Amino acid sequence: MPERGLVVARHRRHVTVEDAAREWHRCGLPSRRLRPLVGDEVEWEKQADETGIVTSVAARRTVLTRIDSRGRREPVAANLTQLLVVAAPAPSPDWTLLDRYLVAAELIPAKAAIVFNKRDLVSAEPAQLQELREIGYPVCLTSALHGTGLDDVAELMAGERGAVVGQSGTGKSSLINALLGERLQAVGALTGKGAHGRHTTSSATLYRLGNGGEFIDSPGVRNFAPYIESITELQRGFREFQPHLGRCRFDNCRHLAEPDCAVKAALAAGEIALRRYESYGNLCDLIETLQARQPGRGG
Ligand SMILES: Nc1nc2c(ncn2[C@@H]2O[C@H](COP(=O)(O)OP(=O)(O)OP(=O)(O)O)[C@@H](O)[C@H]2O)c(=O)[nH]1
Ligand SMILES: [Mg+2]
Ligand SMILES: [Zn+2]
Repeated sequence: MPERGLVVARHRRHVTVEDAAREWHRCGLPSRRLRPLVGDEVEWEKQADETGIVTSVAARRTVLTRIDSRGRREPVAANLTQLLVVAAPAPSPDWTLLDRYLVAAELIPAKAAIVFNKRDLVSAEPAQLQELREIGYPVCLTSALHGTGLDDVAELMAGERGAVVGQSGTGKSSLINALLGERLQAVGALTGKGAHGRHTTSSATLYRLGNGGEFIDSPGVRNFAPYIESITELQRGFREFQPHLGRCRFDNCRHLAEPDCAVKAALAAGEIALRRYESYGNLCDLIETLQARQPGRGG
């Protein structure tokens, strides 16, 4: 009889599946074509030797996709609902990169929140954060070093399945350690049989908060490079542009040099922040450069 389960860790040739009683089972994969991700809901069957075998993977609601060093798309986590994008006063914030993560979240689609870490290093928060709040992104101010603001992050994760992403050196690993130390428990620590500790060799692992929030972590998830296929996707990723899209003179308006552009009118009226619009322009340039290099890429 197949049972339902949740993939909580992925290894080279097997996955760890959590059953309804939160017990962990080492499960083999019947074929190379069946490739469950952490966060996948699966059906699996117990074998005579107490291990299991995955028989099917349920349709994914969302997939976080990474681009590997050869430019190929590689799925890394399933059914995420929340990205926590980390920025800090040092290294100095790359706001365009942060926007790129926010675009990626919109496209997944998943919620997104900004965690401004190393709050201890500055007396005032950067003005960019207020602009992001105004378009509806929650912002948490934290210090992983001093353990402050972590409750707010935990609260944001309630009932969500999240991942921590962002620029190198902002404190993602420190935040995860602080959260794991104080609020989170590795799923494996809950049960005995077949359980793995936090130090598994898995490519990704799911952790659980006391409030029902879940958390997928691995280097590949933390440092995933947001990939935007086309300018159409980019436009969908700027949430404050949405009410204005379809109102420009030209159907294929890129909202750059075109006349009678509803997005630029909203910018002039102060409804769209100049910094976000400039970031959009930078990301347009980036996509066009990539498209010129790889003509096969979408337009
Ligand atoms: N002052 C201060 N320093 C911090 C804080 N959090 C992290 N750091 C320091 O920032 C540096 C980078 O922290 P990491 O946690 O390694 O950053 P990361 O985002 O995981 O970096 P990558 O793994 O390279 O992507 C370390 O020296 C940390 O000690 C904080 O809240 N305040
Ligand atoms: Mg790190
Ligand atoms: Zn336009």
